[in-house]
Amino acid sequence: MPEFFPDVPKIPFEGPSSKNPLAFRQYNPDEQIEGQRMEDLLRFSVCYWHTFRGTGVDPFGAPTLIRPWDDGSDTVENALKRVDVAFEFISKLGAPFYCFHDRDVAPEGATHKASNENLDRITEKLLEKQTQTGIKLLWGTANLFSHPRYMHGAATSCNADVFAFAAAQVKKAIEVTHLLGGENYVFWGGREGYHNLYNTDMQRELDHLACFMHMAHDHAKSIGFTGQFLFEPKPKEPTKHQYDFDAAACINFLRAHGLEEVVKLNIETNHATLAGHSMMHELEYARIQGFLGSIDANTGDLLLGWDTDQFPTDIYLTTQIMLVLLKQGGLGSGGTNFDAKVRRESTEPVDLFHAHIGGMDAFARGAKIAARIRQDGVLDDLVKERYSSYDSGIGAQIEEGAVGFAELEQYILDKGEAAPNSSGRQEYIENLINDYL
Ligand code: XLS
Ligand code: NI
Ligand code: NI
Repeated sequence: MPEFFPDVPKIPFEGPSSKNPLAFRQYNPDEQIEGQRMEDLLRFSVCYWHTFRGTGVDPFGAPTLIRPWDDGSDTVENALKRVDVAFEFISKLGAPFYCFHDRDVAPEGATHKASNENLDRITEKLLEKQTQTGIKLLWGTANLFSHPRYMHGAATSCNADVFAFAAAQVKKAIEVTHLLGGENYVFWGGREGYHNLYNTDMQRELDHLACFMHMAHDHAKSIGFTGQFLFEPKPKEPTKHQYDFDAAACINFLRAHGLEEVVKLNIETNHATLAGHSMMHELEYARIQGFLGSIDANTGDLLLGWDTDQFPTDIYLTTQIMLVLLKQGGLGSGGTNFDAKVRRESTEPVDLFHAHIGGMDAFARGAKIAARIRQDGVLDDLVKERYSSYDSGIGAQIEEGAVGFAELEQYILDKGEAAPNSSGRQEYIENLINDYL
């Protein structure tokens, strides 16, 4: 078997003092964080689309990435070879999971039947490689946005035949995910949204999307797939208004359509930023309502307004993420999927390693920092103190539902003025966090 990354060994953990760029300084799979092995807590996943299908092409220029194994064709032979590349890469990296869209791994054929046959051939090889290496499938999904048929959307297309095609495609993608032991199945909206309300029946499109998800769930049940369904928020791109705008919009949609028991969220950093939120906000908003299922780990660029899907290296970001994930005790069947690509100037295969090592180390470091912050209880104490007026007296009565507007009016009439506010200590808290970094 030829090696595709002959100069790269299995990436070892060498600790913070290592100067070896092909070693982990922070990510040590067996190290315990809050009673969990790092590997089990973080559940890293490599994404197939950016890592093995990315070419460096952008709206202004041609492909730049050097991928000696790839002949650039969309053939089954080339796709089979990429599977070898992918599993060598993921094994050497030491990530326990991967993710894919149906069309990342296998070429679309001239008919749905031909596409399914292509996918079956690749699936067979994926299964073989999973068994050989122990690498597992975090989630599968279907690409319902690249083919021209999806120009108006998939489940929300105005064209009923396109809805049917999308259903057929997702049916197959769930079956393949099930066969490969996938632990989740993701729905990212793709082109589920609109550019112009003059020609859009929003009510009908949203009803169709809900109906589509119910059908998907019915099918999953019928074949015994028990993996978690995940909905991935994104506010815009490719459409102007995506229906899955942010965690709040997604949760509202799921509840309104009776899907709250069967779908959680897969939250992506760059999408949070595009929605005008921090990742921490999105995670916490989902967590408190029981919808935090998995994350797409990447980052945007604050100076660029689109989904640049860069690898996360910012320790503040990973610390904030881990503060929320640790509060939840981890992600259950979810994971930390690097939905991230090397930039088009990072042309060599080895750059894929640098990118993933950096991302994994940034998360491991964030996890350790967050665990220390939690262990010292500094934020807990601050928050507890900040809301202490609700622990007794009128505050406790409000929380217990023991008083209404009339009683509260009487309370304020008797008291005259509210108790003075104490300082929010914003800068003090930011300094405190810096102490842990
Ligand atoms: C695109 C999305 C996509 C999903 C999977 O912006 O992040 O990659 O994660 O369809
Ligand atoms: Ni994503
Ligand atoms: Ni994205």
